[in-house]
Amino acid sequence: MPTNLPSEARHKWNEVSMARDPAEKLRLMREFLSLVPKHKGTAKLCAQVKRQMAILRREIEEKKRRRTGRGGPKFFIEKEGAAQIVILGLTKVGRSSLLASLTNAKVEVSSYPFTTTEPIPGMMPYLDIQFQIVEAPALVRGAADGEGWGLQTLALARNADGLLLMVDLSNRPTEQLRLIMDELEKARIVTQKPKAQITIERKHMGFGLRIVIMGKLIDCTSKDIEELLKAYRIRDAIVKIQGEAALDDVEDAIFESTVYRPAIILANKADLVNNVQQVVDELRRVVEDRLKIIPISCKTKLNLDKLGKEIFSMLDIIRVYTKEPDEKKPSPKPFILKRESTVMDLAKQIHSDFVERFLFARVWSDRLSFSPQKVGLNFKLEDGDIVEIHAR
Ligand SMILES: Nc1nc2c(ncn2[C@@H]2O[C@H](COP(=O)(O)OP(=O)(O)OP(=O)(O)O)[C@@H](O)[C@H]2O)c(=O)[nH]1
Ligand SMILES: [Mg+2]
Repeated sequence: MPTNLPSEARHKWNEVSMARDPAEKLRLMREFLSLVPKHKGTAKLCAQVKRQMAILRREIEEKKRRRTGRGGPKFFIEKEGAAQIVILGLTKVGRSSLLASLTNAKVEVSSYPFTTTEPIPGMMPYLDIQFQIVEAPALVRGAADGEGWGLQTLALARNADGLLLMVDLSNRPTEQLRLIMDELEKARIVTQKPKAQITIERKHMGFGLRIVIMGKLIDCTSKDIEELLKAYRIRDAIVKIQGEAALDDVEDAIFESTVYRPAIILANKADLVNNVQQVVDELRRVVEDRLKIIPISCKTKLNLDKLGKEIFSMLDIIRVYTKEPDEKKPSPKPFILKRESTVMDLAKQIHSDFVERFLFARVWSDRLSFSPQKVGLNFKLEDGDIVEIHAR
C-alpha cells in the first residue's frame, strides 16, 4: 500500500495514534480522511481507515450500552488453557454442533439461522492439556465493514491463537470459503506466515526511536525507516521487524498491523454429500493448497477424534515439564512454549529474574543419547522434555 500521503495527512495520523479517547480518535480519523487525496492509490487505505472507524463507533456504542446497563455482545473472551481457538463460519454450518461435540459447553443447536449471537467458549481436553474453543457469531458478507456481528467476530479472530474455518459441504462450500478468506483479508488477518512481521509500539515522549531488526530489510536501510517514521512524526517508539520487510510494509504497519493466525479448514456435514473428495479438491483450489482441509461430520463424528492432534500441530507449540532439583517427579502441568523455544524462553516464562540467576539446566528426554544432559540457556527444547533449572 504505497500511499505517498501529503505531510499534513501523515501528521494527522500521528494524532490519531496518540489519541486515547475513542470519540476523539474517531473525530481525528475523519479529519485524516479529509486530508487524503482520493485516487486509486489511496483507495485501499481509505477503506481500511473507514473500517477502523466503524469498529470505534461500535466500541463507543457498546460502552454506552454497558453504562445504561443494557448489556450487549462481548468483544473478547478471556483466554484459558493452552490456546484459544476461534470457530469462524457462515450461519448454520454447524459451529455450535462442533463446539458441543468437542467441549463441555452448553450451546444451542438449531435449524434456524443466526442462533449464536455472542461468542461461546468451551474447554477441549487433548493429551494432558486443554484448548479453549470459542464459537464466534456467524460471519456474513461485509463483516469486516461492520455487517452483522462482523466486527466482534473478526476482533475475536484477531485476538485468538488459531482459527477453525468451517464450511458446510452441502451448501456451496467454495463460495463460503471465498467469503471467509475475503473478510479475513479485509480485517488484516492472514492465515499464512507473512514474509514480514512488524510491530510499532508507541512510547512516552523522550524515549526516542528504537528499531530492532531481527530479520532483513529489503531495498531500504534503518535510516530510511527512521525518516519514514519522522515523516509521520513518530519520534518515540520501538519498532520490531521480523522476517523480510520493505519500506512499504513498515508504512502499512503504521496504519494497522497485519496479524498472522494459523488456520485449518473444517468441511462439515460430510454425511450429506457423496462426492466429498471432489468438493474438498475444489476447496483446495480456493486456498491454493496453503491450508489443511479436513472433511468432518458433527452428525456421524467423522474425523472429530483427529482434531486435537491437528490443532496442536497447527499451533506449533510444545509441552515442557519442569522439575524441582529436590523432587523426583516433574510437575504434571506442562508449560506451553512455541516450537524452537530454548531453555532461556522457559526460564523467562517461569520467573522474570530466572535468566539472570541461571546456572545450568538438566534435561531428560528419550531423544537424547543420555539423560539427564547438562545444558545451557541456548539449548533447544522439544515436546515432552523434562527440565530442571539450577539457579543462584
Ligand atoms: N447432516 C448434518 N447436519 C449437521 C451437521 N452439523 C450440524 N448440522 C445441523 O446443521 C444445523 C445448524 O447447526 P448449528 O450447529 O446450530 O450451526 P451454527 O453454525 O452454530 O449456526 P448459527 O449459530 O445459527 O449461525 C442444525 O440443524 C444441525 O443439526 C452435520 O455434520 N451433518
Ligand atoms: Mg451456533
